[in-house]
Formats: sequence, C-alpha cells, structure tokens
Amino acid sequence: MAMMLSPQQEDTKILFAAIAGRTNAGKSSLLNAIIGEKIASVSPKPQTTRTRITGIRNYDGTQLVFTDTPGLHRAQTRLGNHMMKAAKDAVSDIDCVIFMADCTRPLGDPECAMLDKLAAQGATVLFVYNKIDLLSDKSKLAPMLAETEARWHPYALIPVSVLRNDGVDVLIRELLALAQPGPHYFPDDMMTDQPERVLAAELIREQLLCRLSDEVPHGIAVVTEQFSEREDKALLNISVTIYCERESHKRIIIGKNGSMLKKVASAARTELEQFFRIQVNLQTWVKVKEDWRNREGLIQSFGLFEP
Ligand SMILES: Nc1nc2c(ncn2[C@@H]2O[C@H](COP(=O)(O)OP(=O)(O)OP(=O)(O)O)[C@@H](O)[C@H]2O)c(=O)[nH]1
Ligand SMILES: [Mg+2]
Repeated sequence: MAMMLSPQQEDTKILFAAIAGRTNAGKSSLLNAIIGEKIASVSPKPQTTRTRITGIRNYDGTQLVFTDTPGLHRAQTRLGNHMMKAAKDAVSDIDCVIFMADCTRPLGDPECAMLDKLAAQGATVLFVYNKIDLLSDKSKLAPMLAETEARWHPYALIPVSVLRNDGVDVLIRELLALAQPGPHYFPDDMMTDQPERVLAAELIREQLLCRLSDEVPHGIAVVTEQFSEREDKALLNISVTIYCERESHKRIIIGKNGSMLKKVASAARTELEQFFRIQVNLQTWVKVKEDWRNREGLIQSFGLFEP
C-alpha cells in the first residue's frame, strides 16, 4: 500500500552527496564552508580525515546530506586500509558524488581509478576543481576542464576556490536541482552526526597536525576521556588522551618544558570555546601505543572504525 505523505512531507526534498577525491584536495574545507561550522578537521597535511563525517544543511524545504570521506592515497597501514575502504564505500548508495580535485596537481592513479569506476556505474558526478585561487595563469584551467569532460563526462564541472568562497554557490545550485521529493532524513536542526566528544578530539588533533612535522602527526590519535558540563557554573570540562607511536614522538608533542603541548592546548581551547560557545577547561595527557595504526584492537578502541 502506498504510504500517505503529510502535506509538509510532500513539499520536502532530499539529496545524499558524498565528497570524494585525493587527500588534501580541500574536501573537509568544502564541507565546513557549506555547513558554516568546523565539523571536520582541516590541515595542510595529507590524510587529515580518517572516518566518514556527515554534514547536514537545509535550504528551505530541501535537505542536503553530505558525507566527507578520507582522501584517496596509497595506504601503508591497517588504519590506511580502513580509510580507503571508507572512502570507496561512501560513493555507493548515494545520489551523487562531489569529486574534488586540486587544480594545481595532476590527477593521480587512485583518483583516475575511482573516476573510471564511477563513470562505468553511470554515477552522477559533480567534478569540482578546487584551489583556483592558486592558479596564476587561469588559461591553464580550460584545457584541464576539457580533458576531464572528454574522459569522464561528469554531470557538472565546477571550478572553485573554497578558501575564497568562490564557486561554492554554483555547486549548491546544482545540488539543489538534483534533490528529489522525499522526507528529510535528519532533524532540521541537526548539523552533523559527529558526537561532541569526537568533535572535541578532532579539534585537538587538528592543532597537532598543523603544528607538528614529519611522521609524528600521522601517528596521533586523540580520545576524549571526559566531556561534562559543571553543574554549578557554565564551564565544560574536557579531558583528552593524545596517543602517539613512540617515546621520541611523545617528547616532541610535549616539547621543551611542555611548551608544545601548552601551545596546542591553548589554541585548541580557544577553538573549543568558539565551537561549544561556553568556557572550557581542557586537560591533555600524552601516551605511547607503539605501532597502533597497525593494531586492529587499538584502532577500534580509539573509536576510529567498528569491528
Ligand atoms: N589555496 C587554497 N587552499 C585550500 C583551498 N581549499 C582548501 N585549501 C587548503 O588545503 C589544505 C587541505 O584541506 P582539507 O580540507 O583538509 O583537505 P581534504 O581533502 O579534506 O584532505 P584529507 O582529509 O587529507 O583527504 C588545507 O591547508 C586547506 O586550508 C582553496 O580553495 N585554496
Ligand atoms: Mg578531510
């Protein structure tokens, strides 16, 4: 029997879009720009995003649901394998794929492989060339777009600069046009599926990613141990453990006389206070878990992937 829709539901539309593409292309930056809040960590380092992150934005009666994914790269750890699986799984069973490339870099093999597959499946691909602000010679863009068009025939090809908020509105218009009548999947006041504890941990990991170099930041996991609001005053107590892979990394994270950890915690606290709009008391601990990125039990206990 056909389900009766209430008049309100009849008017609503919905669209599920995955944001895929190479690591560091600016996928999480795009998600944050659309949602208007920092729900996904962003950093100049590759492999920033580790899990799928859902962001929700409503435009009048239309709900757009975005899934940010880990960027495509050659996985070298078990964690990396999980990340690549999450990225590949996210592009099936959705309405369209926002495929994001960095216009200053040629497309790599993993990107071409995903694009070939999406084209073969007849997926609706909105191809977004990001970072056009970095192109000193804009005439380089036209042949790039023509080549992409000829090879994969995407549904739309949109050059943007997320950083300058240039072209994002064009993408939104295309997405709104693709939305189909249907009930909203998430409550209209919901912005993300990320629990507050995870958002807090990710804001701290973002600070570490931005401040540390070489292999140290990639071997970091941040777990929120405590997240509670004081009853007697407007204060949020957050306590996190920063896991790293070696004693030498722990020393770098803590820094001379604790200087690095102090800087990270202070910057993170400012971000957390802005996000949660409340005063934050932040405590940080650093622990070593050797080679955790290759240890399934630890990857799961850090809440990164389900068994
Ligand atoms: N110049 C410029 N930089 C940008 C733009 N968009 C994003 N970035 C920068 O690119 C870097 C990577 O951005 P992210 O949003 O973390 O990239 P990502 O695709 O989510 O990366 P992964 O999570 O590792 O897959 C950051 O330093 C951003 O500030 C843009 O339009 N122009
Ligand atoms: Mg990301």
